[in-house]
Amino acid sequence: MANNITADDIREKFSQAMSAMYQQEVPQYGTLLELVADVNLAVLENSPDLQQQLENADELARLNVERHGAIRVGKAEELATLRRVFAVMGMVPVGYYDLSQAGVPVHSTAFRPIEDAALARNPFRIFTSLLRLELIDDEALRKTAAAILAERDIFTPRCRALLDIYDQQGAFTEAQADEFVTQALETFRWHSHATVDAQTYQAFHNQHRLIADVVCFRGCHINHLTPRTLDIDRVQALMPEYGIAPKAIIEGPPRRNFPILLRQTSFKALEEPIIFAGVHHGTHTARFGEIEQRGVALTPKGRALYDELLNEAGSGQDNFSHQQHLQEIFSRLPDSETLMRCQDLAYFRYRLTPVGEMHRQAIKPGDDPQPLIERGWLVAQPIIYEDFLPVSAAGIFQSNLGSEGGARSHGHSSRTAFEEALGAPVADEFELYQQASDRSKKRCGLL
Ligand code: OOG
Ligand code: NI
Repeated sequence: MANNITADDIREKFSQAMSAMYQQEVPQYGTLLELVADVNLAVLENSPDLQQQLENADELARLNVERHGAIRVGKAEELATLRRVFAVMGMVPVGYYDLSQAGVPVHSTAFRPIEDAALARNPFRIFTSLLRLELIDDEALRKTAAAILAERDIFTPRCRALLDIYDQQGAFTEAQADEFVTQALETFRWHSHATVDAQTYQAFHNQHRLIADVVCFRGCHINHLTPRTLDIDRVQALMPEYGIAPKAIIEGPPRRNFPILLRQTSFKALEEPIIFAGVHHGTHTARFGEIEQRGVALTPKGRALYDELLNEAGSGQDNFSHQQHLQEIFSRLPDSETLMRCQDLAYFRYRLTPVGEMHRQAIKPGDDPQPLIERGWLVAQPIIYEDFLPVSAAGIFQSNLGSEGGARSHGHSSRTAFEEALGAPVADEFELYQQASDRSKKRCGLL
């Protein structure tokens, strides 16, 4: 079919539709977007070098469209159907995150694009969590939850029909894509009517707030959308001026000259009125806002060091002392692009400079990139981390569930069960970064 549109186009349409819907549903999200845009503009104005660097790495164009969202589902079939929905948009499950160790009864993956060109255009990601009913110890409650979940369908009939059409055709026409975006969006819409009565809601809520959030509604409402900032410390400091109350500490690594992985902070959304079955009125807090700053992806060696240092640093009470403490502990991780590269701690993408192109035949597979970089034939660009961090995610969950700490579930990691529910294995994020690096090396003749 000549008029088919690409997965990238559909993802772009969908992420725009999602953002517009969420701005209407949670007006503070619109304020947050303004704040992040202001801060990013100021950072770029003050740092022409950074601007140039982002532009060279194809990072600048995507900055303003870049965001991730998060949803939580209750049963295997929902997760498996979401996999089909996101596949239409060129998003596949990457990574396995076990949150049960942190007292959150879910395990998760991130649906995201994986091709270089797709990531450069729009890296929209959805952090998707599956409730682990087996971690509810009250048996009666567990059965009630399972029965409620068995009854519901979070997808519209037309969305399901379009998925079948997509599977038959292998593509959508533009009209079908538009209809699909509209239909798929319904799954993520907020519903102010709970499907259960106030008592049932309260029983789930008492066991764990998350269970109430997942089980008591018709859909899997998007619970936050997160823009990417170039200076999260500045955003955190300015949030109160914009009428937004940030969580106590910024999660992840400390501020560095050469940023690594992912730093995140969030704010609690207001309590929202809901109507229970039986017409009782009440409130529910589920939706919030989050901001992230992304840096280079770490190799398994770099990541092991990150995990070790983070563990050693522990969690602070106030952001100022926590960040200072982190800075001290993280001094063991070199804060220099060259050292991170030469010590194989982070992933890089290589490109030949115009001079390098002229000497292409002198470059041999297996050559050490460093002398070529020093000679000006080659440039190395950090590969941005496109994924999430389990400890940070646990901190985000807990801050917006209203309990820093919360009841421990002590569940064991269950990746196999998650992949069975999903109906597919999740991709290994380290392999993806390694492949991106290798592809770039091949293009330069280094592999
Ligand atoms: C997801 C929390 C985790 C992140 O960015 O790490 C998260 C949720 O609350 O559903 O969004
Ligand atoms: Ni998030």
